[in-house]
Amino acid sequence: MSPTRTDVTIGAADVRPCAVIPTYDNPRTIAAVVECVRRHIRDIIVVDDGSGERGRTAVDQVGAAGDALVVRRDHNGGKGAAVKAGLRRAADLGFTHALQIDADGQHDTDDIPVMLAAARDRPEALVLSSPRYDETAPRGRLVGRKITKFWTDLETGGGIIDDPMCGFRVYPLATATRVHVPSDRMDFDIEIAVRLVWEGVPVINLPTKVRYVPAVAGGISHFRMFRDNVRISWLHTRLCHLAFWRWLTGRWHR
Ligand SMILES: Nc1nc2c(ncn2[C@@H]2O[C@H](COP(=O)(O)OP(=O)(O)OP(=O)(O)O)[C@@H](O)[C@H]2O)c(=O)[nH]1
Ligand SMILES: [Mg+2]
Repeated sequence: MSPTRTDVTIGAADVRPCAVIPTYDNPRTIAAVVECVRRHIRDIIVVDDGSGERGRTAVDQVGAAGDALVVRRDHNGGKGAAVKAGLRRAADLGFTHALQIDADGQHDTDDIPVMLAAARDRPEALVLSSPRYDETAPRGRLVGRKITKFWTDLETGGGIIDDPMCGFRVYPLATATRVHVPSDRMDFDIEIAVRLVWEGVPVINLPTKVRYVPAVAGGISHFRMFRDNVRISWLHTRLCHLAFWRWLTGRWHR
């Protein structure tokens, strides 16, 4: 796969976007997500993060149909590890930007053209989604997001990142593949956003509707309330200390 023209007119000649979709056991939603993304972006990299048999078979079908390039990870390593693998592959293939979207069908792919247009206007920026939830969103997840937003505001100085957790964003690959992000699991989305801000990358926040697909329709969340919240708390402990150190040494934001 090499960069091809997308269905969206990308004005700037040097903006060549692809999509990166990390998936871990999304057998009933992955094909539909790929199909919807393909209406806007032709080049798609699906990173299968060690899915079980049903998830793997669904990803194989997408790959066999030629709808996406499949990157296979033999063992589950976490969303962050999967996205990092996808971003590296995208950069190696010559793409300049990667639209990352989750495979669980929660995101509104109709917003992709607006996100790509924002990346075209400011190729150096990180484009983040700012979710507008409906009644399907679990209360615990909404509260968790408010807490993590409080901490990311503290770590970045505030008013820069609307939502640090949403898995629907456009990465500028040159900086996203260069920045050091140790987190490999659900903490990754937060850490890479904060570290890119520290690198001086501007952030564009765009509103988007998020709908939790019901389990009967194949919606599945792997977010584990206790385990992932402990990870995220440890991440904020690290980032707050680092932010303080950077501030003390005059290197908070580049
Ligand atoms: N949780 C999890 N997701 C993974 C992993 N590897 C890849 N993913 C993918 O990362 C995306 C986000 O996972 P979700 O479980 O929906 O996490 P989330 O969106 O933060 O949580 P919810 O708001 O509850 O949906 C999905 O496309 C997953 O398939 C993994 O090891 N764990
Ligand atoms: Mg999700």
